[in-house]
Amino acid sequence: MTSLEQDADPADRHLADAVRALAAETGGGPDHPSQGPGTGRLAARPVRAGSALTAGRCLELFDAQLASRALDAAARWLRGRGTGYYTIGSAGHEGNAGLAAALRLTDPALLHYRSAAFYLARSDQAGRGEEGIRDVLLGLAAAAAEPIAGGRHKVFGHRQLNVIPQTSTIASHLPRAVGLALALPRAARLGIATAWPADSVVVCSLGDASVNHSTAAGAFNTAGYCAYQGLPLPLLLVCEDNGLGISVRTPPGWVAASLARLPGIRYYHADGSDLAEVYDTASAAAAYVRGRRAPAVLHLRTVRLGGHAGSDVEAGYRSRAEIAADLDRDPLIGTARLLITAGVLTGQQVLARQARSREQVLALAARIEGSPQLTSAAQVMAPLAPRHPAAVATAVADLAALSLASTSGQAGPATPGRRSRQQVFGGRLPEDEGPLTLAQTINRALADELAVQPEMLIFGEDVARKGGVYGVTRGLLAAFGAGRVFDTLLDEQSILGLALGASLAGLLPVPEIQYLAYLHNAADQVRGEAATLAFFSRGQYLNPLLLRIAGLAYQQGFGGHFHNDNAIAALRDIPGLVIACPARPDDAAALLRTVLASARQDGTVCVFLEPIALYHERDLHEPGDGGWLARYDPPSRWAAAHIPIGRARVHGDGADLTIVTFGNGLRMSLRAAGALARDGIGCRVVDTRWLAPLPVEDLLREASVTGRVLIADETRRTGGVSEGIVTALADSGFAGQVARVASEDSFIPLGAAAGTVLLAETTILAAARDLLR
Ligand SMILES: Cc1ncc(C[n+]2csc(CCOP(=O)(O)OP(=O)(O)O)c2C)c(N)n1
Repeated sequence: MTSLEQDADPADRHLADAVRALAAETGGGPDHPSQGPGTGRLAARPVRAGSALTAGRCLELFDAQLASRALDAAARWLRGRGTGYYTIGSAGHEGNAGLAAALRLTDPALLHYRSAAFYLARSDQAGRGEEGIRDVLLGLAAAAAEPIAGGRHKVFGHRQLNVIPQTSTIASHLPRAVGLALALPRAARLGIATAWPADSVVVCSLGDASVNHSTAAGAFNTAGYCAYQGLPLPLLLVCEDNGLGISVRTPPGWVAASLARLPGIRYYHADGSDLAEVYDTASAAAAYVRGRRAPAVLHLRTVRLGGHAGSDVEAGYRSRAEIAADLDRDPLIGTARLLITAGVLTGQQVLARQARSREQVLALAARIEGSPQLTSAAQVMAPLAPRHPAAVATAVADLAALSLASTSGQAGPATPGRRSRQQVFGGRLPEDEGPLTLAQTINRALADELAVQPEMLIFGEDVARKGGVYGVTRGLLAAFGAGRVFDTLLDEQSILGLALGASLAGLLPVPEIQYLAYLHNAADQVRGEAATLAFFSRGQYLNPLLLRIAGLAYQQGFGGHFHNDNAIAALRDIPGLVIACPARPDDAAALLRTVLASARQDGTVCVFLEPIALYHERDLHEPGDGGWLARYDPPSRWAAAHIPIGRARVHGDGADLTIVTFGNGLRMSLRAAGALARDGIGCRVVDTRWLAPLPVEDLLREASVTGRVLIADETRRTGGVSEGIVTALADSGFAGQVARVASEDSFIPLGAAAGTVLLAETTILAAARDLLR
């Protein structure tokens, strides 16, 4: 198999020819004797005058490059036998071994999918021998034993190597990289321990076509925006520019033109085929980033040898001349030239080394071939949503104890960064304020959490100085300072990316999306990044966070589609995501404590969907009745008031009808239930409180009491929450009557016309009467 593979690969033939020609040029045939590698003084000398890359290091990196190339062959071999599932290779990009060498093992890396040589070089740095090769092979074979994703995807990742696995969505990892680079110095300043040294450089690579993606453009902009203001941001972005995005050419010069003059970001350029140049330039860039704690971009001119992936025939869209020109710039030839010219290896030794590497890799491939894969849904899903409800309840109780101690003033804050409640609330504790609105309650609960969790951050558009569009974060900046409560630039992808990086760094981010409608242009950061990290790393990397989103409809006076969005289907189908929807102030604080504790304990990605129209609501049945206000629980009650994930609340105990609802629907349903009660009809109104996971057990119990269920759903009829509730009841074997009323499948218009498409209280009432008829 070895020789067959070798014969089949044009890059290999070209390499052999080039090496022979090189050897002849340098005065000896391919078998010209040399001093041999690693021999004392030669190994310590620069491989080329003026370079800091020593001959010995160059040889080690050459081995990583050769093994990377052999891994591409192994991928094709496994694929051909039906035992491998991934053939996007690294051929032509092996210069990134020099990048790895220029960085520290402890520098967190978020890598492009052509980074096998980087990965192997870093694995060598960790002294892992051929383990790195084995990792990649196991990934190709979707083997359960693969060390990061465990057979869930072929990614480059390893906890010990500080390589954080990335999905295949190009550029989607950049916002997180920016976030991580911003978070590491911030965590150090806040005295929060992270998994990485405070002087780390975050390295993040991407392809040239990916530079054009709006996610990348946003991340470059955010990095520059932070650096422009002098915020420390040790980020090295690396564009591996092979001139192609699958079949589409990147216009010559475009990458340099677009990256060379980014405000706040220093530009470096190197020929990716010249390992010494890559090493020297990457070393300079890393030194700049580390020393100045400022971002830089390293533009590596590379080539892509072969098609985009195994199935892609590049001859269909590239000329022979183009392909041949790229073969001449093979980085393996470049490194062979360095080594032969420096007298480290002969031509024959180069070829022998290549053959040995290929034999080693293919022999390993044969050994791992057929390794067991994941065989059950339970195995696949194990990292998705590990839940430890008892530990979450304990965490809430522990926090309550801390807060209680800080309230009484008897025990001072136990940890630096903790604040006394008296100080935070200016002497007037929220439990002494009298009845509060939903917005006030969330505000006080956020303050209480910030006071005892020094690692918690709050950020988003307008959250700090203004205190949020609706005042929910008012006063938090003054109480906790700009290190922990800050305004961001206006880019939802970046806000979420900051959260992803911060949580990876060990902070507990609570980002805000100003309106639900604006989640949608950034949803991939939740769906493709936040929610998948644990999945693609078997829980070895987590990004616990709480995303607060102001949303849903019924805003008076300030409406229209974008401020009145009731579409949450895009969140509800994300595996593992927890969505809480606080409707009443007397639930909101406990719900908030639960999601934050779950994020901390289990690494859960949580969403807090806050109904804007209820933020400042005070009344329930009659103007002035204060039925939508509630007193704030003191810490002594928090443990008893704990709300586990997926537990509903039942209002009333009527035996005629069960109304299932949430959010604004709760207030409308309670009012409808009041009207029905006046007619002698007894209702129980179930507030699901959780939109994911749904409180199925509670739903079924409450449905069974009356045998009649009306679902009052303010989201759309299609894809809305009620679809899930009906299905949950049917799946659970509920045999009674079920009806639902929901909002129309429409966008929401401005002004009074909004009422024509939104679920109305009168509709709930009429449907209830119909059901009881
Ligand atoms: C957001 C997104 N759109 C499309 C794709 C499909 N796709 C995978 S790789 C690729 C080309 C990327 O080219 P480039 O960034 O230059 O990297 P290269 O493969 O050349 O190294 C495309 C379009 C994707 N993975 N993600």
